[in-house]
This record gives sequence, C-alpha cells and structure tokens, in this order.
Amino acid sequence: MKIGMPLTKFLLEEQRHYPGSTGNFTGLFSDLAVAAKIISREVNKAGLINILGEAGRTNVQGEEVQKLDAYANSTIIKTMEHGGHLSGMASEECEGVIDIPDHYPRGHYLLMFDPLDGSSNIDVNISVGTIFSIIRKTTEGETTEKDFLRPGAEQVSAGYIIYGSSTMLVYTTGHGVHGFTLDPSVGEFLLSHEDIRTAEKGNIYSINEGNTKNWSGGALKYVEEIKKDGLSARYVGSLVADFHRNLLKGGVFLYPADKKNPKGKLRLLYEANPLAFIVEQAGGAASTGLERILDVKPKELHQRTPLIIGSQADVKKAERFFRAETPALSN
Ligand code: P6P
Repeated sequence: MKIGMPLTKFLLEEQRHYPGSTGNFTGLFSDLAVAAKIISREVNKAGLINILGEAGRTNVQGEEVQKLDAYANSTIIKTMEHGGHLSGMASEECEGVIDIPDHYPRGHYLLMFDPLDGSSNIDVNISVGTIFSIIRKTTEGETTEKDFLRPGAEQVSAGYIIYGSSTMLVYTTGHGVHGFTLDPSVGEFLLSHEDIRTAEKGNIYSINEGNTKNWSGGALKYVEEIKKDGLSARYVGSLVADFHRNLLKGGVFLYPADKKNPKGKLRLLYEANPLAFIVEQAGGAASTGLERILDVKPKELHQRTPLIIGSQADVKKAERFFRAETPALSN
C-alpha cells in the first residue's frame, strides 16, 4: 500500500513498468502537476476575485485580471512548452494547433486539454476541472492538426484535476487509475486513491432533464426506465465533478445528442476520450450510445460527441435503448 506517496515518486515507480523508458513521460507529467498547482491556487482564490478585481479589469495591484479559463489555458501552455517533451498541444480555448516555439526543444508527445471545464460554475463555488489527454506523435516533421486526430484507444495517458473541496489529480497510463490529493501545506500531490475501481452497476444517473423536450426516443425511454429502477438523480453541471462522483460511487452520466446539440455537446478529443480511458481502466464503459468512445475516429480537433459514461452495466443498458432507435451500425 503506497497511500501518501508523492506523485513524483509514484511516477518513478510506475516508470519501472516500461523498461528502457527515457523518463520523458515522467518529466512531462511532473510539469503538468506544476501547472495544476498553479491553477488550483488561482481557482481557490476566485472567491476573492471581487477584492482582487473582476476578470477583464485591473486588480488592487493594478494587474490585468484574466478570466480563469484563459488563465488556466496560458498557465498550461507556458508550463508545458519549454520542457522538451512535446511536439505540440491542442486546447479547448485555442482554434488551431499550439506550436512549440522554435527556441525550445521538442519531444514525441502531444497534449490535448480542456484547461478549465465548467468554469461558468466558479463564481457559485461549484467544483470545476482540467481534463487532459496524451498521445505519441507518430509522424516525422511539422506537427499538424492531423497528428491529433487519432482514436482515443491510442492514448498513452489521460487524466483530470478536480478543483473542489480539495484538489485531486486522477490519471491512468493503462495500468489502473490512481488519485492524488494536493496537500497545499507541502505543495505535493499525495496518493490518496490507489487503483480506483468503479461499481459494475450504480444507483446514480446524471443528465440535464431540462433538455427532455429535445431528447430522442432512446433517451426518453432510457430515463423513464431508470426512474422506475429508482436511481437517484445527481447533476452538478460540471463534467469533471459529475464524472468524479460517479467514478467513486458508481453511476452513469449522459449528455446525448439532442435537437439543440445534434452531435452532442461535449468534446471528443479532450473531454470524452480522456474520461473514457479512465473509466475503462476503472472497469466502467464509455459510449456514444452506438459505439465505444475510444473507437471513434476523429475528423476535427473540436469535434463534439454524445457521451454515456460510467458503470459498465448502466452504460450497456443505455446503449440498448439508443441502438433500438437507430439502425444497426454498418460493420
Ligand atoms: P448543460 C460545462 O459548461 C460543460 O461543458 C460540462 O462541464 C457540463 O457537463 C456540461 O457543459 C453541462 O451542460 O447544457 O447541462 O449546462
């Protein structure tokens, strides 16, 4: 049992799974943990924003106050770009590929991220999160958008940081899911949840029932069915918070395609794929309703997808309802 072990030590121990590894991934991940600590500090100060100055204005020190999602975005880029581990990045906040400046060394990894998902919840003190996905660059030469358009099954690592009652970093490299809680007094992420497993079947469902009028028949019938099963409704409206609770307690989160969002609302590359990698490693499942999220072949960087994710039995049951309304996928 390694509970309490610092993240950096845990990463070095994990590195032993990969004989001949160069330590590049460990370096990359350590840089990401630094960015997470910086964002955590600012998010936790957000309640004081009125004293420190509203976003877009100058604060009492006369400094320009950034919106927190813009701040999180620039923090990750500035922390990650000089480490020599990446050959490019993609962010929910940036239209195109984020290049590594020529004066910095490049590496073989690509990082995709949503710097601060659910940021509209910050000013009402609801948990928000950073979601990230790491793949290897498989082409030579310049990094283009195409390098990022790979199925989620090719991820090397994925994770999220949830800024809530405490700040937790949860990640996988394909060897289980591990959770680290930030101890601000020492400035370290310490192992608090080793080898997280999610329940085969949960008692919680998370969906925005305000969208009921826009749902397809499959969604309507599924939600009607689970209400008969007596599941509890829990919906925070912050993906990382809803996902994290269901991962630890069991349950299913759904953001299906509907009339308002015909392709779904959530993003494939830096929201659905990383959470799908995590949930499968924890024994759960993630689906579009018709196919496994990790098998979806991306066509564009900010592609949206329907998402049903959580306990295996719950996701499989939902798929039966969504598939019943749609002709079988042509193989
Ligand atoms: P709705 C937050 O804006 C977000 O991107 C996710 O974090 C969250 O799960 C979803 O949108 C909530 O969307 O339409 O229910 O408000």
